[in-house]
Amino acid sequence: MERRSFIKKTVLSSFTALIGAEIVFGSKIQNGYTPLALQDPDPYKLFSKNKDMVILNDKPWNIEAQAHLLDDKITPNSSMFIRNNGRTPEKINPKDWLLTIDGESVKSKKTYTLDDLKSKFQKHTYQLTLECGGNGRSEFDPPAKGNQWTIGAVHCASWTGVRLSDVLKDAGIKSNAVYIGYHAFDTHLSGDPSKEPISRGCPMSKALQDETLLAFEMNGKDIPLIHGYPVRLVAGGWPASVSGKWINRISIRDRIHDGTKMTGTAYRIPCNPVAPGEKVKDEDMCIIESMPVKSLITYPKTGATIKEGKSLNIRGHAWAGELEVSKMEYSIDFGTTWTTCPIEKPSNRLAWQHFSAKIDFPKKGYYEVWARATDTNNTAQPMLLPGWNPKGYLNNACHRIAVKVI
Ligand SMILES: Nc1nc2c(c(=O)[nH]1)N[C@H]1C(S)=C(S)[C@@H](COP(=O)(O)O)O[C@H]1N2
Ligand SMILES: [Mo]
Repeated sequence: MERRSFIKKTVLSSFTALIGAEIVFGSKIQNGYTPLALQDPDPYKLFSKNKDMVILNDKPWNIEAQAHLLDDKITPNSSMFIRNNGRTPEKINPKDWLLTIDGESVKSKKTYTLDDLKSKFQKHTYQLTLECGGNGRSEFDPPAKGNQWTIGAVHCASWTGVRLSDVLKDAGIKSNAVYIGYHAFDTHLSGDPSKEPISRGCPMSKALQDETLLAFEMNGKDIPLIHGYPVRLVAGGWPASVSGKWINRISIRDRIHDGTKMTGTAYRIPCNPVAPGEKVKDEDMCIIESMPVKSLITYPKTGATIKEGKSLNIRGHAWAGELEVSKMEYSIDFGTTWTTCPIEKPSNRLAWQHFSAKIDFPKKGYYEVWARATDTNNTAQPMLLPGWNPKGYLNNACHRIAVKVI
């Protein structure tokens, strides 16, 4: 019979340090066994997230914010939603990290170290709104499969890095370039190394915008591992799935990128509106580009109470994909009448904008405050769920909070 081998003293002492208590029978732990306390790490601690964040899935990690957590003008890490399609890469050594630029439409395949990126190209900082294409999916009827995001899959952090356009131009873009596609270090949930969890991209026109970054800092610090350390693509105003985390390769393609989750129905909506529940052929589905106009009341929390005769101060953010928000309104009568309120200019293009209002209520009772943003094309948010689509994307219905006047 094989003899059991027990863990080494050094391993035991690291377990003890991590657990923060003496493991009384620690010397009896078999080699290779991890104590339960370390098998299932607390995601809030692991990712430095606020305790009010809501976990939708742990394999892969999908965690969303609540409206009140998004009150800051610049979203702190603690309130940023997490959307993984596969497994987070375990360790990436920034010294060994290399970015490869390749594809049919690159003049010559080139690689860059992190130092190359930081020393050869000019640094830029932008605040960028990233919203998951599936944010709001939970309201779809008939329901759509996938993470049941409510309103919390959006953030607007500050990103610092180099312009993707500067790097692509340095590598050389052929005139037949159509699209870019990213590849990253995360691995497929099945463990199959030949499969990528996600590999998306965008047309050259979006890739070459000033604000499209290869970012290496988020809110002035190294990007946290879960959000894409050490380098992430950031393309504000488009579905956040375009903003590849942990990237190691960007291909300049002579066709629309055909990586994982670019084809079929992924991140696509019917090219023409369909009835709820209708089946749509793959060829009738179109890739989502700019995200629609939307807003969020971040203060107060729904369920707020105020005393009769007092006014209520509300505030929040509004964004409109590639466009700007030109008008902000609120309603306290279920959308019958609307009052315009101030909306600030964005800190830069593709950043969300802040609104506030002071609201008076006619008498005691139950109210709802609804917020509605309008973009520079004069398109307003729909009051309730917009056009149904099979995968539950782009729900930009008006956000609403309940208020009691007592
Ligand atoms: N490599 C990689 N990049 C990725 C993803 C992923 O699973 N792997 N998820 C995408 C999706 S669908 C979204 S919504 C955003 C989420 O970014 P966050 O987790 O930093 O909030 O990252 C995008 N980039
Ligand atoms: Mo997403």
